[in-house]
Amino acid sequence: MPRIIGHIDLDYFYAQVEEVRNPSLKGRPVMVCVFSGRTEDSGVVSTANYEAREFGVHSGMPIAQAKKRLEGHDPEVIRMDHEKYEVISNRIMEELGQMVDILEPTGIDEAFFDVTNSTGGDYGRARKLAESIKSAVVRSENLTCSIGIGRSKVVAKLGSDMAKPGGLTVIPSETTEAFLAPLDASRLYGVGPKTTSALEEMGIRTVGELAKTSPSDLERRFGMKFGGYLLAAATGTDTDSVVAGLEPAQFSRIVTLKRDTGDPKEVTEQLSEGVQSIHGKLTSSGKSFKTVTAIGILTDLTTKTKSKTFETAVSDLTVIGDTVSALFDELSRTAGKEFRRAGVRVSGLEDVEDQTSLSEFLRPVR
Ligand code: TTP
Ligand code: CA
Repeated sequence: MPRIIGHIDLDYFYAQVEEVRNPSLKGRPVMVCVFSGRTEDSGVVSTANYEAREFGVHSGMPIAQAKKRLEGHDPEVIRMDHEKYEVISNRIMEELGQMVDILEPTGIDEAFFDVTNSTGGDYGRARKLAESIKSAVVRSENLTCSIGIGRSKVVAKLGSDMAKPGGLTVIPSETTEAFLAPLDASRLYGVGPKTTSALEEMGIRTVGELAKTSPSDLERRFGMKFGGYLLAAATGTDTDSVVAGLEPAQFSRIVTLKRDTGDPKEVTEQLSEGVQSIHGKLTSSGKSFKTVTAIGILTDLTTKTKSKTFETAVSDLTVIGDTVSALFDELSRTAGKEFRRAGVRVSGLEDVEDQTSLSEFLRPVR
C-alpha cells in the first residue's frame, strides 16, 4: 500500500503559548526572548508572533534591534520559559500519539506521523484525520498548528510549511509531481543556501528542474548520498520511514469533560473509559506500573497533578480505578477551581513477567 505521511508544526509556538496564557496580547506584536544578562537588552529573539514578523522581527534577531523595529507599536517582550513550552509540547505529543499509527517527534513543536494503516491509504480519510488533529490541539491547548499530508516526509514537510499558519495542505500521491515542480528547490528539506547556489550554478532553480537532472550529474556534484537524496526529494520518492519516538515510559489518557465540574465523582466517571484503555495498553504491551497520577486541567488552563506510588509494580484494572478516584477526591479539595479536562497517567513501567499481581500479593497467607 502507498504510504500516507503527515507533518505537523505548531504555529509561532512559544509566542502562541504566551498569547494563550495572556489573551490581552492578542493582536499586539509579541516576541519571546532569551536574555543573556550582560546588559538589559542583550540577547536574541527566540520567536515572534505574526504581528511582530510583519515588522521584520524574526528568530535569532538581537533584542535591541527587534525593539527598534517595533517602536511605537506596543510590543510585548517576554522571557523564554522553556519548561513551560516543554510541558505543553509533551501533552500535545502524547495526544497525537493516540491519534496516529506512528508518531515521530522531531522537535519541541513538530513531528512526522504515519497514517497509512488507519486511513487504508485514502487521502480523503487522511484529510479528515488531519482536521480532527487540528481541532484536538485547539480543544486541549487552544493552539493552532499547520499540517501537511503526502506520500513522503519531504512532501509532508513542504505541505505544512505552505499551510502556515493554521492551515492544512493535502498532496495526494497522483498530484505530487505537479505540486512539486514549480517550487523553488531551496524549499526542499535539507537544501540550504550553499546547496541552493550550487544548484543555481548548474542551472537548476525549481524542484521540477532538479527532478529532471541526471542522477550522475547530481552525484558528481554532491556525492552519492546527498545527490541521491536530492533527486528523491525532488520527485517525492524519498523513502525514509516514520520511526516511533522512544518506547513510552508511561501511558496516559486525557479527556475534555462534558462540562466544567468540581465533583470528583463526575470526573472519575468520565475517565473510566480512559482507565480501561490504559489497562488494555498495559496488558497488550505486557507492562505493569508503580505510579498512578491524576491530572486535572482547571478552567484557567493550569494543570494540577497528584500521584501515588506502590512498592511493587501492579497492573490491575481495579487498582487504577480506585487510585484515580481517591486522587481526584484529594485534587478537588485543593484545586481551588473547577476541572475542564482530566486525565490519568501510569508510569514507572516494568515488564510484567516476574511480578505478582496485586490481588495475588494481597491474598491472605494461610
Ligand atoms: P519554528 O517552528 O521554527 O518556529 P515557530 O513555531 O516560532 O514559527 P512557525 O509558525 O513559523 O512554525 O520553531 C519552534 C520554536 O523553537 C519557536 O517557537 C521558538 C524556538 N526557536 C528558537 O528558540 N530559536 C530559533 O532560532 C528558532 C527558529 C526557533
Ligand atoms: Ca513551528
